[in-house]
Amino acid sequence: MVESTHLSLHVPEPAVRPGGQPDFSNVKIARAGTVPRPEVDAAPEDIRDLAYSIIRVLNRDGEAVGPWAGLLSDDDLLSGLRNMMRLRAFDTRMLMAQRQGKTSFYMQHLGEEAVSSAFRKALQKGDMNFPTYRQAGLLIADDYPMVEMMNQIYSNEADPLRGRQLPIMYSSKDHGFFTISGNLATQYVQAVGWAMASAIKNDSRIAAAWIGDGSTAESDFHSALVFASTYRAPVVLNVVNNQWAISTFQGIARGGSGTFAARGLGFGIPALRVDGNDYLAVYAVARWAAERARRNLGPTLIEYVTYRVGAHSTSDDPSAYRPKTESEAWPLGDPVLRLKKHLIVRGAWSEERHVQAEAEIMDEVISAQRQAEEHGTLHDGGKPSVRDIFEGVYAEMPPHLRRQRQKAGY
Ligand SMILES: Cc1ncc(C[n+]2csc(CCOP(=O)(O)OP(=O)(O)O)c2C)c(N)n1
Ligand SMILES: [Mg+2]
Repeated sequence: MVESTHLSLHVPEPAVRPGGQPDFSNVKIARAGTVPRPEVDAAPEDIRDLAYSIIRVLNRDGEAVGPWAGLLSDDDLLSGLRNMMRLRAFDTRMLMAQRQGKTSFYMQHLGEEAVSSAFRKALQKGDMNFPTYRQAGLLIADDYPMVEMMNQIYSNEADPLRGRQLPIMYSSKDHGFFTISGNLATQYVQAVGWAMASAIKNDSRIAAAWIGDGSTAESDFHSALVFASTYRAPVVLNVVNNQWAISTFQGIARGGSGTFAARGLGFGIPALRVDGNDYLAVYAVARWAAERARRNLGPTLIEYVTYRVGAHSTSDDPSAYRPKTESEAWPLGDPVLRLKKHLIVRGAWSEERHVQAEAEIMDEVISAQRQAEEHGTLHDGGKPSVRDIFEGVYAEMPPHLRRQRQKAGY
């Protein structure tokens, strides 16, 4: 007879709560430059270790070291720095606009700017991202006009989406940015489906799927991995591990047991884990994965190890669930400051030029904001027409909707 015991469930708890001492001793960080760079056609079973380490290029002194370094010129890096700074300035102004009541809602990227900014650089025109709300850097790095983003945030008369989407849920086919779905993890199945369609048509375009650590708990994540690996779909599967899913720590999605990257290994998908706050490392890894997809070698899963410095959204207050100083203790630093330091070490940048660039970029954002506000904000000025609610869904509007539209007077 086996002795029986009172059963109970295990509910993981974060290591620290508000008021406690931040502790990231569980995040094991490889020294920059130490992780090997395999050929893109390496067999997944030969590179399993890459799912458990962290690929890093920038060392503490701001030098680019190791086999993943050396891919970007001074000009590339300067434009990368500029794009991250533009995203940060955009966030600052839009957070303020939300506080001023000009929009109902905003989500920022503080601390995670390198992920989307550097990834965009590894894609080509025609490729398609299926982003979450935390990848506006894909648009900014592709020079999508900020004024269009602001029009969308304000749901004003010039909103390209005509007020139909929650603020920040952008969409731009021309910029390879699929309409954001608020239902998390749907991006994964959509991206894999789009990539499969591209391959069925013998096209050359690839897709990129995006998801957060918390959302990997959704079944869509797992079904997408089945299809992507079975049919070797040309897709890059991105997991942005920023340690938090609103107030839920990554442990609730089983983070900390193995790695999120390692979830790919059970499907035979090559999986890489990268320092998400290192612009050079993110670009190098994204390019490796994009090349695999483009050469018809199939999917790659990438985990970006980063930290969400700001609140989840304007509806969230992180001091309720984590120590206020936790972001300062984050061991991978700040992506903007790290690239700035590297450019100074390269002799391509200086403190003075940085201060000047910050001012220029803020002017650029403020001028876009002025332009957008001429078209209205949440409670003031022009709005999309009520008629737009009825447009853009059906090729031919069904009679019941035509009747409703007429009833509404449009
Ligand atoms: C299917 C679904 N469940 C729940 C939500 C509510 N929700 C919005 S964001 C979020 C947290 C997501 O965290 P994570 O995946 O880690 O992404 P992050 O916000 O950290 O980038 C949740 C639970 C949702 N939008 N969709
Ligand atoms: Mg998260």
